[in-house]
Amino acid sequence: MGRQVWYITTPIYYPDDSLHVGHAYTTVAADALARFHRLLGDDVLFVTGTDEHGQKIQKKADQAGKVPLEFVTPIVEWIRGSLWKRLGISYDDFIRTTEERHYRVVQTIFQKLLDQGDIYKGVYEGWYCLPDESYWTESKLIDGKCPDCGRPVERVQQESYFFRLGRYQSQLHDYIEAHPDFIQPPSRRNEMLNFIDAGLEDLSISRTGVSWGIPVPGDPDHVIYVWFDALTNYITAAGYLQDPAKFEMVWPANVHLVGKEIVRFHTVIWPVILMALGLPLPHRVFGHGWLLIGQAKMGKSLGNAVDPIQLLDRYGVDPVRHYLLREVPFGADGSYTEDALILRTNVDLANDLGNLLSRTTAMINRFSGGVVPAFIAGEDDGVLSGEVASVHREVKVAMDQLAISDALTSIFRLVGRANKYIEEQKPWELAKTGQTTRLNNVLYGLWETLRVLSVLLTPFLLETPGKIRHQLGLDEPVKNYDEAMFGFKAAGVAIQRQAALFPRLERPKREADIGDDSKTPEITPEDFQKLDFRVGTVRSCEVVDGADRLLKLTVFDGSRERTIVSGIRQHYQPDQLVGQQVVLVANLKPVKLRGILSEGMLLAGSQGDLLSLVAPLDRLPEGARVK
Ligand code: ME8
Repeated sequence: MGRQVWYITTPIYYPDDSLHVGHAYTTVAADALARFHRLLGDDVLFVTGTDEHGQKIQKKADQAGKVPLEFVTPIVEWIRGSLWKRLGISYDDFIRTTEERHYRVVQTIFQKLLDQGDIYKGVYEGWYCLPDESYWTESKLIDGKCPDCGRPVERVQQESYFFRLGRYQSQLHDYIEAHPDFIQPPSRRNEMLNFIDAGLEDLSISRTGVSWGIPVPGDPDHVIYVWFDALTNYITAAGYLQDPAKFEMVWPANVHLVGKEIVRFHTVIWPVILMALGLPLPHRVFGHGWLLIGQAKMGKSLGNAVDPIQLLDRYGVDPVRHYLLREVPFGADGSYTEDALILRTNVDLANDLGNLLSRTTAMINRFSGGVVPAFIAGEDDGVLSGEVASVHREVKVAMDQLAISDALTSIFRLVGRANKYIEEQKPWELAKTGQTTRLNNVLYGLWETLRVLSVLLTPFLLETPGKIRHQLGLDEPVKNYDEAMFGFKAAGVAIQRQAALFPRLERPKREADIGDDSKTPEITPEDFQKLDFRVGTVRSCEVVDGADRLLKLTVFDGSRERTIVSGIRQHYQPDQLVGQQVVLVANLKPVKLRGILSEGMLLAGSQGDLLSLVAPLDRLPEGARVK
């Protein structure tokens, strides 16, 4: 067998309109995974593209007075030449379903399935959802509407080709049972098993009355259903029926990354097509959660889509990528807000990482003439090298599980540890008291940690790793993940201290903050609405060194973990609070307390010496609003 390629895909997007931050979310995640695997030395194939056929596109083109190909081409060019370029998407292949290579594959496999009896011609009678291009039986409708999107359906009766999904029901069930990694996260797996066990009906896979699509071979009144066409892109791009040697190396795909709403297409229809073709199934289909605006999914049709280009213009590529990759645990839904992007950038990039670099290079200038001092291994405390070794391991494990935000959390824990190490070691005092060996080891360790960070951050951020390396006096690019370990021969390297890595971002100007008055004035219901109280769960809690009143808590608020510093230490032991539900003020302007940025406040009742945190009487989902 030839060398195996690590193959990752995104959905191919509909070029019926500009793409938004939701599309960028999937694609940046796939890009980070692809870059990580290249760093590991894997031979990577990363494919994205556009899904250009179907009624929806045809309708949009008609409205614009254009033929469909003319309508979609400028949008596709914008996606490829502008959007993905500016986000640094390192795809190896961009597939358009209107390409000749794809056309041939779709027609050939349709014919093959027809010949072997997996596809047959019949008459379809039932309900049709135009926006989703899907057929529904009476029993699947919810309140007479499309069960997927809730929009009205129309009654149709027409000739159609059908795919015998039902034939493969038990084979598919058994496959999913036997391959726990196939559908991820696990909650989606159970959902799909229930769907399959409820019975798979034969699927209509052709449309009449639509001209914009790939015709059924020998029966051009029918065009092939857009999802059959679209899913097949994954094997077209792998070289199926065109380049057998390539296909052998590339297929099956390692990961199909998709949004949760299209997991069903990828874990029911797609595997059955592959089974019918006698091809192996992809190793993993990962259905990630949605970016929400308020409670609603960000989407083209809802008019709440955020333009990624505007964000890139305003904040630059690394803050946008960092926010998308770090903010929401990959798999869960999460709210998108620009404020959160600003906060993420300021806390992680400007404060923690930027300060570490700035302090380290300043100290190397001041105490070591601008060159990295020699390291005396026997004298080292091993603190930073130990932390680096753990983070190197953790990031690999997290990325194997596609837990991208966890990988970044580990990386930024290393940043935090190194900053704390400066406070503990006080290099300025070591210099004053002439403890040169110790001082040199500390400076060397900090420089090494920053070098390691430049390696670890390479899959996630585009410009920052190079900027860090430049300031460290290293100009050659990162080549391999194992460079993220202590052991570089750094002595004598001259650093190049420069301006701050990230300027602090200012929040857009807001109305005056609530609560400026010293008395408690009457407020209106509108004023009250401005307060965002949410239920959260305490994930961890620790004392704040040197502050006898403060506890530092990590609270999960339904979309992310926040750090909250609270003056309740005299009332609660840290262990007591872990796992407890609390109510937090979620839209309070963050403040720094003892050098820790506190992102919210916990509600507590108090009188005299008594204090009690406020919690819901019954457990509620995190993020539940309190009003
Ligand atoms: O479904 N949050 O294309 P599409 C997170 N052509 N991800 C989001 C999102 C959000 N609010 N909105 C969109 C199609 N996405 C088909 C796919 S594949 C063979 C055919 C992302 O343009 C997410 O990955 O509607 C979602 O699955 C995809 O965009 C849908 O893109």
